[in-house]
Amino acid sequence: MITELRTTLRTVPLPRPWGAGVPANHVITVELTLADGRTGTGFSWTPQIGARAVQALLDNEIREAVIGLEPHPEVVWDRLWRHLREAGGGGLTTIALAGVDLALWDLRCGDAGLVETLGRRRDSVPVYGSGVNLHYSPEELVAQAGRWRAAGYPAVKVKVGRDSLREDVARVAAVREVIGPDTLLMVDANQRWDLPRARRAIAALAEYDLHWVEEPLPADDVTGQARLRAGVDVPIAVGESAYSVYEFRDLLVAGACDVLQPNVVRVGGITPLLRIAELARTFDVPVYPHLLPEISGQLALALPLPCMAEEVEDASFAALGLIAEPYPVLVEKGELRAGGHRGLGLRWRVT
Ligand code: SMN
Ligand code: MG
Repeated sequence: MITELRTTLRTVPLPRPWGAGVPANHVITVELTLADGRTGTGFSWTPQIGARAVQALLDNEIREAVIGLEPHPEVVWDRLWRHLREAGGGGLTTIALAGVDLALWDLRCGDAGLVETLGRRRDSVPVYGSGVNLHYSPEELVAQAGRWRAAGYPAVKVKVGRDSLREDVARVAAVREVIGPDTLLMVDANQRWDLPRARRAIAALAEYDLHWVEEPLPADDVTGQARLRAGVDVPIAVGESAYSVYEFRDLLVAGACDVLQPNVVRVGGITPLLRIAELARTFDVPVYPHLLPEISGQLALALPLPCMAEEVEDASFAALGLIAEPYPVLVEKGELRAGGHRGLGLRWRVT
């Protein structure tokens, strides 16, 4: 039985800020204690909005609702989601819920690691180099692409969606030049286009052989994404801004995506992410877990369909100094493997 829930908010500066408004990341660790004394630790995360609101939800509503429950991830998840619904079926509520769900999975693993607990399907996965770099100068962007190339990433992802499409084209061309023809190249518009603009941009960028275009349209515009996808050859990736299994179902049923990218925290933890992955499997759509390589990388080793993990430059929990060695995942030459830890393997530093 769960007897206690405690949270700690950690705010850490990003060595490479994600734009003027995003100088830091916020992590709320969640420790659950069971009646027999065992503890499990999970986390919630927000780069920009709502860290204190998430912590307040956890310390008040969620703590009260979870104490006394048996520590079963699926059962607790359904119960808490229903409990929090009045405040929204997705968003801050699910971000907060993720902290509890991850702590419950940490406990469920017992002495095994997360990958073995979920069921290992592969020994390693490719990692793509990623950057939140729309605000970078052309020189900074090219330098970043050079670092990715030197590090041996098999794929890289850059931001597009500047006011001028010509600038986007010039930036993508410059990155393609640095990484060469054999490295996969993805672009991420972070919802900055509308349908006509997305069509124009994708046509203009076609010659750079894009592996996917990510979030071309506002994330809620499922119909627009389906229309766009029906008219272009380049694969469409979405999902980092979807929060409930119903939203993922609607994206799949509408034919709006070739790749789904649920963020394990935003959807509410490992429990809903696995449900989304099973749903996506019935549409032959692979799930590429968004960001958070220390958890996403472990999930990627166990998910039904092959995928890649994402490493934003200098922004992993290890790079931010949030966790201590040994780290749960190791990335070498663009290939990720999990360590020999138990549970999630996250050793949170006391800050
Ligand atoms: C992204 C989203 C949120 C934080 C950092 C980066 C980006 C990505 O959209 O997909 O990497
Ligand atoms: Mg993205």
